[in-house]
Amino acid sequence: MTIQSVRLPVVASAVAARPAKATAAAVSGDEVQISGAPTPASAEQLAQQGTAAAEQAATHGAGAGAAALRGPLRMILVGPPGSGKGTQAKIITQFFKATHISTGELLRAEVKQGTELGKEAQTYMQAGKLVPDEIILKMVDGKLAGEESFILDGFPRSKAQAEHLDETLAKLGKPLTAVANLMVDDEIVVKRLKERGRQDDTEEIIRERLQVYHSQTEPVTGHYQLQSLLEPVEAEGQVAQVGYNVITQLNSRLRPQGC
Ligand code: B4P
Repeated sequence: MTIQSVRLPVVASAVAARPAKATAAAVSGDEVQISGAPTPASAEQLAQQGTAAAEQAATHGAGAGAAALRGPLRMILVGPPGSGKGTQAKIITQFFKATHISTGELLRAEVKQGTELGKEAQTYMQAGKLVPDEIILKMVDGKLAGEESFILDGFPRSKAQAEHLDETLAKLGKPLTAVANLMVDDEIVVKRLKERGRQDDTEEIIRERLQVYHSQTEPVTGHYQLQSLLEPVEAEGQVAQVGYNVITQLNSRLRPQGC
């Protein structure tokens, strides 16, 4: 059995290898030993440790240095409604010191403030449809210029949005690091969202959102697959397990080769 031993800063100690290859992980000080695929318990423990370390780093400022060592993270979280994009973005944001940009949250803020944009968007959101591209692009444009490191949550959701983002990032000279595709079965999504109970979380609207996801957003994953940016992530487990899955896959893209 091959044991891979990796020395990482404390903040990065939970993210040493791709989960597909790991069967056990043991942490001692700043060293992590991994072999085969992680047991759920050890992976969860590591993810919790990672989140705790990120919180500590956020409080004491250590995370900024660790993030600088790994280079800026610029990523997209894609996945069906309720796959945990918002939930995971909060974990990853702390871990990598990146800015969280959620089009869903931006839209809900516009609705709450009663702006023209919000009034127009609300009709689509309540029907489980995608808000038209021109509204989304107007809202997102300009948000990326000042950000070195960011997590896009729920954007892009259509091929047109993805192509627009490609052009914007090329102009800014800010290439993407990765696109994490959170994979969850439709029935699990329905159960999770019904329990959440947001205004657009009735079973009828959830099923419409799923249908829209499969027809309009899923093709976006192919767009990024062609650019070798796509990282499929098993997202049906507990929040900490999924966090571990995402962070390990991102970390392997951010570490310099041979580390
Ligand atoms: P979003 O705000 O993006 O919402 P979402 O897809 O429903 O949720 P998300 O995947 O973030 O799930 P979450 O972590 O909250 O979009 C809302 C609407 O805005 C869209 O329908 C659309 O109309 C519009 N819109 C947004 N962006 C757009 C765009 N770019 N273009 C066009 N229209 C756009 O998790 C959901 C629930 O599951 C939570 O209760 C959470 O606690 C739970 N959960 C998460 N992970 C879990 C886990 N591992 N195990 C158990 N429960 C979990």
